[in-house]
Amino acid sequence: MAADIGVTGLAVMGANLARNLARNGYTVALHNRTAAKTDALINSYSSEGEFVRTESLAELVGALQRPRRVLIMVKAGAPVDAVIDELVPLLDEGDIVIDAGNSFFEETRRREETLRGHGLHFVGVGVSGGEEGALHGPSIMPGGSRESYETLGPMLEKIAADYHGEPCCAWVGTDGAGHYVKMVHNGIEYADMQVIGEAYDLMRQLAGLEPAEQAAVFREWNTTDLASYLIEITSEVLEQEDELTGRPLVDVIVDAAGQKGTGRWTAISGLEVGSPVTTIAESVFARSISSQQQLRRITRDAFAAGVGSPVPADELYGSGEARQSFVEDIRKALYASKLVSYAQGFDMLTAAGAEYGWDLDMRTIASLWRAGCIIRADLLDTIMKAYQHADERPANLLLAPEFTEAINECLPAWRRVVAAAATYGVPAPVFSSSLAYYDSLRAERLPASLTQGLRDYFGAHTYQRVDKPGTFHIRWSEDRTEAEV
Ligand code: NBP
Repeated sequence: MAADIGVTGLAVMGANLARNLARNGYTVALHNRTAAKTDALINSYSSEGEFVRTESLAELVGALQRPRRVLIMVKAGAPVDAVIDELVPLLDEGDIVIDAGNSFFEETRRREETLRGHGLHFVGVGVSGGEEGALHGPSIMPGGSRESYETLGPMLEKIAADYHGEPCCAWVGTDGAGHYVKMVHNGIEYADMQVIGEAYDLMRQLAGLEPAEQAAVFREWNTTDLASYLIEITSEVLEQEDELTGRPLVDVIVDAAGQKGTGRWTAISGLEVGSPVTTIAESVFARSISSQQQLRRITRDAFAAGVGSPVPADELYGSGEARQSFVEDIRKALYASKLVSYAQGFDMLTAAGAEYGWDLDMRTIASLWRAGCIIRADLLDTIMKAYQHADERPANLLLAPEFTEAINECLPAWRRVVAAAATYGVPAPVFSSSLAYYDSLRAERLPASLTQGLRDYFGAHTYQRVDKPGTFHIRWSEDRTEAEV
């Protein structure tokens, strides 16, 4: 029987996607560079559906019905090119090559262009949800040609996460759009985790709330506007005890956060498309600082005395009603910061759409993140509502009426929390930078006017005036009169 789809690359993600496809009734041809992984999958899971074992890419291609669909799930980077180079001569016009790994979107754009030259469809697909998602239903963000989605889309929609009967999968745009959207998803995920971390740190250091007590707080928060997968699993991690020492697990884990690079890509791309994704960039930098263990140690010793504050934090926030209201302030600061990070992420998508010629639909993108992926959250329903009417889209998510109201509601608490963090020396880079972003957007005047004056002074970079059109320069080294240039 000719297989519906071939999967090459059967490490954890590829194997689970292949099983997901088979469980949904598709016949799946399997291939892995080392046949042992193919055999392991067939030996353990052949009862789940129809699998066709193959040992070479030529055999894999030969096992497929036309147009052929080959899903590549190998390590991102050079391995993807190696597989593509071997595959292309084996395929015919109209066949579809799918890269569902975490490839950089520029590489996807390059590969799509090359394969288009061979009459092939190349579809870069963003997949989120980790191993469990791949098996039970991930969030799927496909790019590539619209035409390829006609045959591929129904299969992907069938294996995707389901949100109240709607699949978390839809075509997002041409060439690298799918991988770009997945990259921004990961950037937002960095910011989501960082704001949760900042909330935890402030509650612990200033209000003395122990991890197990905080587990209850996060559980409670999960019944509010903050309801999300990441808030839910935060309670689970915080209440986990270390088997060896009996201490909270979070206290025995080294405080150096790892990263695989998608957050960094998002921050870099934000700079490139001119979109200020400050919350995402700060989250990436926060992980970098955390990993500077040696420098942190010597800096701590060098500045041991600290700055100090007139009133000890525990006298202000440590007990009773004061503690309760500080915790509520932190919840609001977290929510407002989270809104800013989503607003920045969607702004970045708009800027990238203009830069790369993608007609990205923000409502659809929000809908894809409602289930299956790491940033799934109730908030996404509200974001979809904000983008509901194509002709009335807010210029920035913060300007959607529901979010303007929420920011106004959270603002005093947000300011109090950022002030407390600064006063007592608890780092809260995303709480602070998101507030600075909001304040910058709504400022009547920014000091950019002085920046322009300085640029004109040392580099004759010119400036524009508030009261008349034109471009001007001061003859700084002469008589300091203004010239129109
Ligand atoms: P890995 O990223 O660990 O890659 C291992 C696979 O790549 C194996 O099948 C390996 O074959 C194959 N491979 C390598 Br390495 N070099 C190759 C080459 N030159 N030619 C052919 N095959 C080669 O697997 P993964 O963790 O399953 O992730 C797959 C993709 O999915 C990655 O892009 C990853 O970033 C992405 N992703 C992962 C997750 C997650 O939670 N893990 C989530 C979302 C996306 P071998 O068996 O012969 O060595």
